[in-house]
Amino acid sequence: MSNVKTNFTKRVLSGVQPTGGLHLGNYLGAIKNFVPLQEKYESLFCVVDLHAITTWQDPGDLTQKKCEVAAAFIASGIDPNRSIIFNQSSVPEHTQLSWVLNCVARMGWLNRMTQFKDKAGKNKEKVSVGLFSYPVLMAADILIYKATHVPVGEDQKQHLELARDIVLKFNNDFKKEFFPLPEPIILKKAARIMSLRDATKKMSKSDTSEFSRISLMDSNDEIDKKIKKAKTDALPIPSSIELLESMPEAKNLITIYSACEDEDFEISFDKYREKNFSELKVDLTEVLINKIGPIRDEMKKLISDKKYLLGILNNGSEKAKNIASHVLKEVYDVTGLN
Ligand code: AQP
Repeated sequence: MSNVKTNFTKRVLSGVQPTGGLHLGNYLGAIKNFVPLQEKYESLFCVVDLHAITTWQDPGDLTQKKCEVAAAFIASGIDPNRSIIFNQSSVPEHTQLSWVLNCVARMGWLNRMTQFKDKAGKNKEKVSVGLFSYPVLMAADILIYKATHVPVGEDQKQHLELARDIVLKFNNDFKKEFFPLPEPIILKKAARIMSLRDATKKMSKSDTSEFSRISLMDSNDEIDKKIKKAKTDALPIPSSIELLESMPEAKNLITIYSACEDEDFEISFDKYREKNFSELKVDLTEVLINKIGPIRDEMKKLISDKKYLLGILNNGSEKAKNIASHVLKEVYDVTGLN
């Protein structure tokens, strides 16, 4: 049952960090799934540069990386005339609301965030405070637009839960129904794409091995080489999905195939059960080239026109600010800050 009250506009917000080198996981797990949402919701897609700087980013590269994310959005089918594509730090209301929410969120809630534990690892004392409080800024990203729906992959579920806890406490502390309780849009087809070198780890920009991921900018030859080198087992693909569970590499390759083909995992598995990996790899390479090739070509075209992309981001940021400034004023009224 939906918790979203009808008096809130049905609005979606999601973001991607400009940390460079967008990959197949970012596309299949997130960006591709944003596209159909434009039909049903007022949609805001954000280049979350403030999240990116929770880990070191070279200042000289940041603008280029933001353009790359904007280009990936547009090349994948997000229409800038229909959705708001914008840059997070250009709308300072995100950080202004974030402070208020920092005062609502509890330390114990943040201490439970597993992504912080994963990202900080043994370095807990040396990572930035921003990395720790990142989920509060994410809550502000959503709530500054009173977004009602948030598309989330596996790894962001816990952060959305935190945003919901913040809403419940804020609404309870100040005024009932001030913020909508944001609903997750669980992306069924949004596969979690794993590393091509070790399918127990997710495909990630920060993996040191280029062969662990397919970059959205990879040439057809690079895609071919990476799939050829992708780790597999000595045994052929098994006869049942149950047996596949103990073969993460095989499962990952079939997951990628099915997500690219937009078909159910079971149907893709059926095509390759008991076949050799070489057969799957040949088909997967073709499917990937068909899927990623046109996006890469469009991204390259867009990236060569930086002025156009910055224009889209500036224009989107103004539209976003129109909503955000209004909500921030209401928050200041409600909390007595005004
Ligand atoms: N491997 C993945 N499979 C499915 N979805 C993924 N996403 C990221 N990796 C995978 C989704 O992509 C969206 C944007 O991610 P992000 O760039 O904001 O941050 P991230 O999740 O930290 O991405 P990376 O690639 O793993 O970067 P690093 O290595 O810098 O940490 C998110 O919706 C995410 O779920």
